[in-house]
Amino acid sequence: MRWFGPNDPVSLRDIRQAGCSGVVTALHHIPVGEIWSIAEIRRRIALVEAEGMRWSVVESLPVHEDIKQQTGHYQQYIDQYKQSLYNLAYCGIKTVTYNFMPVLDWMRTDIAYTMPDTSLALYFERSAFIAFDLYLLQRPGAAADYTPEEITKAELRLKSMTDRQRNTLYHNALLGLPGSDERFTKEVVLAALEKYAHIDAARLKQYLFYFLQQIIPMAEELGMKMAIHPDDPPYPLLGLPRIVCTETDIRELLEAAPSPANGLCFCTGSLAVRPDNDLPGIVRRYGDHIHFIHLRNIRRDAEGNFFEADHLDGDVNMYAVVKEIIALMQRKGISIPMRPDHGHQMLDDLHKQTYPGYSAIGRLRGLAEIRGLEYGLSAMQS
Ligand code: DNO
Repeated sequence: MRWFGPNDPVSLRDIRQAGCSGVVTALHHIPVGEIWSIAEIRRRIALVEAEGMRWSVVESLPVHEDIKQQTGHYQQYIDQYKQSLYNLAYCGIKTVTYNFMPVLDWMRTDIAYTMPDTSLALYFERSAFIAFDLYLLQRPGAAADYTPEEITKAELRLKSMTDRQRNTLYHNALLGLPGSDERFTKEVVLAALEKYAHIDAARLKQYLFYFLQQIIPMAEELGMKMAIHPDDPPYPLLGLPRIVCTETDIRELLEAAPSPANGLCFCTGSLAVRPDNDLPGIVRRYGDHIHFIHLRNIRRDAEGNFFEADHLDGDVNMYAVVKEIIALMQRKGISIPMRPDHGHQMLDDLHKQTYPGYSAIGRLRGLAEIRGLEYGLSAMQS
């Protein structure tokens, strides 16, 4: 399971009791771009090992915005990134997740969407998102990205909200900004978006490929596995290009720096938001480059809304996906690290404040269900 570090309300002991042997974590207190020192890495390893587990995967070693925009001190940040990788490998941690999403990481409009069983889920509602973009953020030129029907719907959606609901929407939409404990003013966000005005998808890909060509040879030499996280959701947002959305994107980024070290964090919940992504097929075709796995389900509708569903109940055919993963691991004779991604806020956790999607009990439910599925399938396949 993922652990956000000593400030995480979910403790390492909770994670151990969930039946985990490995932990996914990151040094969130180190500002993006700065080197992760051996001393800091060792401190974190010691915390995890004191609870009888291993730090098996880094999620994330974030990529500085200068690298994504290929501007400013990008070369220096790449060198610092390599130094962090070197230090991690030196300490024995060799699987590293990262993403190349400009400005924002994930995006949802509601982090407390009530499910029929009264647990709470994360939700992306397209009209609310468009209302945020057009009327709350007031991004210049945003209207050009939507159809007149979508704009009318968004206007109505906005009118249906109280001031409080509008505030919540604004806050939720910006939660995926790195360092989102801070309050982001409209001006700060618009200025960050503006920096991408001249960077389209083709150019951003060029910058990603350059970054990969710089880091992958060293990662390979160190026996590391780099795992890029797909964009969540997998399409352009707020005028920003997003370039890790489809199987073609995956193929291109793997071809840009061919190496066993160049790989993917196979996040089912992110990829499945696009019905044209064939998840079991991606495992079959790119399995050699799947270095880390996030198992999560979503339920989407024709309007472009989706909510995070129970792990075994949604548009991701978890049976087919896990079956392919087991076949892959058996074929290669390896065990790929995986974690249940997100979970509903439920039971006792309804009274607690946790990172959106990362309350303990809902994740434990997902983990237990997936573990059972994996156990049954492994027994059948071996
Ligand atoms: C959200 C996560 C992402 C992920 C990063 C990886 O819950 O899946 O924030 O950690 O995109 O770099």
